[in-house]
Formats: sequence, structure tokens, C-alpha cells
Amino acid sequence: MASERTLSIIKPDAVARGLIGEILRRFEAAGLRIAGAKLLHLSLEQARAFYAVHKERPFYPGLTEYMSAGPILVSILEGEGAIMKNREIMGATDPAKAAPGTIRREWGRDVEKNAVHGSDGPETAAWEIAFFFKPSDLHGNLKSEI
Ligand code: DAT
Ligand code: MG
Repeated sequence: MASERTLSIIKPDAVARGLIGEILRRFEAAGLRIAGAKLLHLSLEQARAFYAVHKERPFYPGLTEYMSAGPILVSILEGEGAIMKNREIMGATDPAKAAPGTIRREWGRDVEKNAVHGSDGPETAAWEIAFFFKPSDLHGNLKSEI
């Protein structure tokens, strides 16, 4: 399986509850490397642009309001099969349906406030990474012997 990059977001309620360290630990423990990261507070406009794919959905207004309600931690995760690996670690969209041990099962509040975001495929990953990061903000391929 090829090395990939995917976009992860730790959502506002998880940042507010002090879960950044616990969540990033899960990714690193699974062998994913953090190739870029920053804390930022999206405007409502930015949240609408990021989730534009869902703009016809009934949950779009609530989702974009929530995602702009406080700081988020956006990061680029890198590694073999990173896109699917991240989605497995996150668990299903609805925390009530997520497998035991997943981030969403452990820390998601409901289907909207579900603690984390992860890209769902190679094209969305490339688009989402470019939404938040310039190429010079990426620091991939760190060697474990450094
Ligand atoms: P995922 O985040 O697992 O990729 P998605 O892309 O279908 O899920 O939806 C994006 C986000 O929108 C999701 O993380 C939370 C919110 N959302 C999805 N379905 C919802 C629903 N039925 N009610 C409220 N919010 C929802
Ligand atoms: Mg999605």
C-alpha cells in the first residue's frame, strides 16, 4: 500500500475539552506521522467553504456554525494507507454506531459534534490539505532515527 496524506481536524468541542494530545497520540500510535499542523479558528465563511460539498444537507447550517464556534486543530497525517487508517481510528460518523475504542465512540457527543474530521478519499484529501496548507507548511518523511 502506498504512502498517503490525509487531512485531520480535531473539532472545536474536542479542542475545548483538552483532547488534542489524546487524539494525536492515537494517530502516532497507529504509525501515522504528523506532516503539518496548526490551530485555527474558522470564520463561518471558511467553514461554509470547507463543507461546501454538504451545502444542500439539512445539517449544513448547524455543522458550519459548530465548526466555526472555537479553535480547531488541523493536521496532515502521513503514512501507508493513511486515509483509510485515519477513518478506522476515527470510527463511524455517528458516535453511537462507532466501534468501541474509536475516537468518535470515546469522545464524540453526537452525529454532528463527533470530535474529528478525516478526508474520505485521495481527491478530497488533496483538496482539503490545499484548503489549509501551503506546500511549505508540509514537513513529511521524518526518519525515526532523527
Ligand atoms: P464524515 O465526517 O464521517 O466523513 P460526512 O462527510 O457524511 O461524515 O459528514 C460530515 C460531517 O457532517 C459529519 O462529521 C458531521 C456532520 N453530519 C453528518 N451527518 C449528519 C447528520 N445526520 N446530522 C447532523 N450532522 C451530520
Ligand atoms: Mg466526510
